[in-house]
Amino acid sequence: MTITITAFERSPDGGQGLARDTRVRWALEEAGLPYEVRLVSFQAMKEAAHLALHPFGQIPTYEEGDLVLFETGAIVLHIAEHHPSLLPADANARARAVTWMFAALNTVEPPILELVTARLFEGDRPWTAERLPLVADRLRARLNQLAVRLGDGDWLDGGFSAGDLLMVSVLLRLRPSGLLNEFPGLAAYVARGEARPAYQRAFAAQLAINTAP
Ligand SMILES: N[C@@H](CCC(=O)N[C@@H](CS)C(=O)NCC(=O)O)C(=O)O
Repeated sequence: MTITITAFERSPDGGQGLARDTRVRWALEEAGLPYEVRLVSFQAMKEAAHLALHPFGQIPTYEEGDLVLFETGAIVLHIAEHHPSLLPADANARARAVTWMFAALNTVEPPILELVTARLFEGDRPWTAERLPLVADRLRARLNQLAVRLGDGDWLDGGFSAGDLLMVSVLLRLRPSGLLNEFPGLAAYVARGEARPAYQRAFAAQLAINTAP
């Protein structure tokens, strides 16, 4: 059955892989599933045809036969549940990997997005100089907890899983801020994720779209 995802016609990051279609592409590549991409403009994302797929008018979406999904967590979980490479077979290990998926999206991504918002979207506000250090320090505290848990491990819980895929994906959003470099263990973890052939293919595919003439 054909799988079709949506992605930005032109990503605001110019192809750095920070748009969330990259994590879905990565999961599909890890699972060895071919997929098609429908590119959407910012305007088209807010129109009825796309809103029927995604109530919040965002990318990515995922279509597979009659199934339409939005939210990258749900999409990656769906892919992982049907293909062995992304979730362990042991029931408890599987539950822990899913826990890390939620942790990535619910506990680690929000303070990262707060920093991105403070730097990029509120950077010119008079109160930003005062607020930014508070936001950065809250994030540092969270990253420190994650770094402690990761320790010397390659991945968060045994072998690479969908939990790592989402955690690396959300941590990548930190790179433009330079904050990731304050945590060498996490920077190495992200680099391990990026080195995976499946990630490389996903990254190259989105880059090709964003650098096409
Ligand atoms: N929680 C959603 C977030 C989706 C999201 O924020 N998508 C961004 C692109 S990475 C988007 O479409 N932004 C444009 C907009 O919100 O208008 C998910 O994980 O899928």
